[in-house]
Amino acid sequence: MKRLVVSLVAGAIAIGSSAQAGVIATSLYGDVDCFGTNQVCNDGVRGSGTFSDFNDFNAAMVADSTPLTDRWPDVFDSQSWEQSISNTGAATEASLDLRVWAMADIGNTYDVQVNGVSVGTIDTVTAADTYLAQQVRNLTFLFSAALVNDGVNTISLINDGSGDNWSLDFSRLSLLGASEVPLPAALPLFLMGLAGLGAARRKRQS
Ligand SMILES: [Ca+2]
Ligand SMILES: [Ca+2]
Ligand SMILES: [Ca+2]
Repeated sequence: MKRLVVSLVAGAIAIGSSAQAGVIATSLYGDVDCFGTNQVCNDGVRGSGTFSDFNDFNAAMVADSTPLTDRWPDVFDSQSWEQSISNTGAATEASLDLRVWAMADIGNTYDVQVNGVSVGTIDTVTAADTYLAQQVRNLTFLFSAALVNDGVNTISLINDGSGDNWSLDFSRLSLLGASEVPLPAALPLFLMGLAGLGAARRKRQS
């Protein structure tokens, strides 16, 4: 009986811990409101309103408090910024989410770096993506949590060309939880415990 309870508790704890797996810590740079002030973030399209002219976008660029974000054309070519996060060593994986506009649209690409280490590439947009419309891109890069400092981290986007203006809505650095006991592994343990408990009850009643 004691063993059954132990296995039941272990299963429950395992399920609990796997449910908590996910984002352990996060650091946001920018304000996730597309570009400008309180824009609606339609997928693949710049924020609300008509965007028929370069100046429309320019007019929406009310300076936000975060340097480099929501501005045009303050941001161009290679850029770096700092993001602080607490990395206690519990995470195994990290992610960097970026929402950019009008980036890599001149046949160029960017190397995405965390503390000087490359974690991915931003490819040039296709010819079908015109300069004026469909160039808002939501990008995610996954890499080892070991690359993330406990404290200040430098995020860099390194242009392999020149003359490319672009804008950044936000950059989110996240530390992702280790899934020590994935749900599929925890569930049988929990069910075994439940079944055992049921059997023990039946035994007692007979
Ligand atoms: Ca804003
Ligand atoms: Ca551009
Ligand atoms: Ca924004």
